Amino acid sequence: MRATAEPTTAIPKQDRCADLPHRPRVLLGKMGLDGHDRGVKLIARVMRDAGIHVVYSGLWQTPRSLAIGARDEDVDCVAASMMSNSHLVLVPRLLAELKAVGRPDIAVNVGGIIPQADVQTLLDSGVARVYHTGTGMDEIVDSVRACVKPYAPLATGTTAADLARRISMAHAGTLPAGTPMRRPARVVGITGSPGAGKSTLVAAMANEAVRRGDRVAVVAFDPMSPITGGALLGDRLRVDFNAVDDKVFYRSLAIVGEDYRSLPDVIGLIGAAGFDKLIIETVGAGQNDVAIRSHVDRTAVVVVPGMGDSVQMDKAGILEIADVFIANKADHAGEAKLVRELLDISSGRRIIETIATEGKGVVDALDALLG
Ligand code: B12
Repeated sequence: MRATAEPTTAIPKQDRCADLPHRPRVLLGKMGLDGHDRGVKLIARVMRDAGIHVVYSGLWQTPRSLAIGARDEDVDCVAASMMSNSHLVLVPRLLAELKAVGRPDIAVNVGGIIPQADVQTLLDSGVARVYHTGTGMDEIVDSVRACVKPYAPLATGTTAADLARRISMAHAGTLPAGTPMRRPARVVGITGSPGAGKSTLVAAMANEAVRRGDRVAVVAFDPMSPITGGALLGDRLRVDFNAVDDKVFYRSLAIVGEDYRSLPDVIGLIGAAGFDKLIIETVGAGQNDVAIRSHVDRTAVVVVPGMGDSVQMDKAGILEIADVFIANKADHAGEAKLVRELLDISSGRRIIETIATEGKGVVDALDALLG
């Protein structure tokens, strides 16, 4: 029997950015009441598999929340994917907000359902380029590549913008010697296996800190492909920036494995920018995600019911490094068993039960770690 060729939707994986001055960073944004998330996910994968670091901020963003994201993530461009027919209202507002947060230089590319008659209006308002439903994969990648300029200190006078650029330079290994550093009063690490709810917990803690009148910084690490150099940085979408505005400085960084080599500088820069509370979320690779311990004052290990039998608990590794255990998803079956097993190995270390999605136990977690 003759084999028939299978149609393929696979995106070719190739580092198409190794020649650029730095790894490109793009913020994928969907503003307004637009629920078409299929296209934006495709764009995210195309970009990631070409070696781009893609920050995805989720649906229903406002121009302000996107501008804050673009500034704090120090992206080379914003890719605004618009399907709700609100581009003529929201895109000029996004450009105005980028100016207001001190980054009018960040390029804005717009795509999606844009009638031809509106293209010139968008370009006249300051949009870099407008794309359409026929845009091919190479063009999507090139739309980001074209925006990459070598990093130089910003000195905009806007603390967050300058901090964000210094972090980029530290992570790229090009931070000028003698840049001021100061360690924040409290630096905590949140680790645990993927799916344990670390990002949701961090978002809930940051939200609670803001409710108390604090400002807090978050650094969230995500995995970077060792093959293409690309990464999908999706943790910030758990934070509702429409609510916390810029009282949370949130920065996503991609690393291969546990390569935290830039972290001491990143911590020092965040402290020097005036933040006293810093939460660091690890990649969360599993049993061996332990390197974070040497960088932070306290480590919380997030565990969930059903993570394995009690033998897992006795293994050396991640559970050993916990100063505090957070038993998240406390509404799931097996919670009582999990807490019992944690008690067996805790040696007096605190166990906090949380349901991060509902904010339950988050006050306790915040008090124990940052209070
Ligand atoms: C699939 C679809 C849906 C699905 C969405 C599934 C999902 N989870 O995404 C469902 C059925 C749920 C849906 C619902 C609706 N839809 Co609809 N939908 C579509 C449809 C058929 C395809 C969209 C799609 O996924 N395309 C494939 C992706 C890959 O393409 P893309 O996102 O356009 O991205 C490409 C390019 O545009 C470009 N690109 C996009 N952004 C950017 C950004 C940059 C920087 C770059 C470089 C490139 C780029 O790159 C991609 C590759 O080429 C379109 C019609 C069409 N043919 O476009 C209508 C369409 C978008 N929908 C429409 C409407 C009106 C709706 C509803 C309001 C219908 C209703 N009355 O309920 C709802 C709203 C839902 C909501 N919550 O917002 C209208 C929008 C009209 C407008 N804006 O003028 C369209 C155009 C249909 C039409 N002709 O009327 N929809």
